[in-house]
Amino acid sequence: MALLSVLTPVLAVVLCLVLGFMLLKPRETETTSTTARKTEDKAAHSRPWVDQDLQDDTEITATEEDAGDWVDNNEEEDCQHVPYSPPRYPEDTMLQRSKDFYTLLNQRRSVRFISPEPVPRHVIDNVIRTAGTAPSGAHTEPWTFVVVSDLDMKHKIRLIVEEEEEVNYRQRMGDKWVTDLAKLKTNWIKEYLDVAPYLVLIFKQTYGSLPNGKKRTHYYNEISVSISCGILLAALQNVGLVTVTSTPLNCGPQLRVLLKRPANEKLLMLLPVGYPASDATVPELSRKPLDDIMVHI
Ligand code: IYR
Repeated sequence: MALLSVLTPVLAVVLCLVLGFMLLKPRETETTSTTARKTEDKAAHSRPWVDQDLQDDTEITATEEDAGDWVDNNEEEDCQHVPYSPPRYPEDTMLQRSKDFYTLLNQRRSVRFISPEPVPRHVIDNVIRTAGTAPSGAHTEPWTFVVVSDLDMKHKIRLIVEEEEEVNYRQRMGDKWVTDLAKLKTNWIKEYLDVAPYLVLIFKQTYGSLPNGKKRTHYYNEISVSISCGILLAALQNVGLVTVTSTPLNCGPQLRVLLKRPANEKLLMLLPVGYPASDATVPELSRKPLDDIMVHI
């Protein structure tokens, strides 16, 4: 009994703290989020597979999101299932192919010094075709690859990127990030944006627009497009071209508008593509050994 009377005030304090925390928590989130984020949160809440958009928070307004009908999966055409038998290799061939592919991709480096030498257009077409073979949520293929070779457009892109990147390096990224990058010797000057024969801007489509005006859910659009970027990098490596995976912070909305892409498309990555410059250098980095990246259970 005595113990109970000692504990009662303690229990009361704990109860108050728990209640106070529960009441404050939602308000905290409310006050820190922007209107855009609220709209996205609302959308994300009703459709939880819509991923957070880090690149472009230009609003797709609630009315825009809600306008028009969304197609249901069962409204779409039935899909036949057909036999599938890709090549099967003997084990020694498998081993050799696995080594060869690893050797090829292990030579890939992010290259920031790109030659202006022209690259055959059909090669780029095939590389993009290859990227378009990536798996995607519900086979929605939620990607748009904008290929820019026009000199004037490349320069406009450079101006936007350099202006934002200067602010990124000087203010947004913060001291720690800038220090972490020091070994890469990068800065906001991006000559490759003028020099590279092609700039490939990869947009994720946050939802699809069908010709009949209906909208289609693009499940897992960010991860789907990220996988296609990986395949694109492998395809470039396969033909001896180089790139650097750039994700210019805060440039998404301006580049989207410049390239006349619709609001449901968000910039995920910008790849300058070409042959390496004859005097290209890369930082001398090593990769983690297998034991550090693989756990076999
Ligand atoms: N986007 C900037 C900064 C940058 C960020 C990371 I993370 C890198 O690995 C390299 C650079 C730039 O492209 O310079």
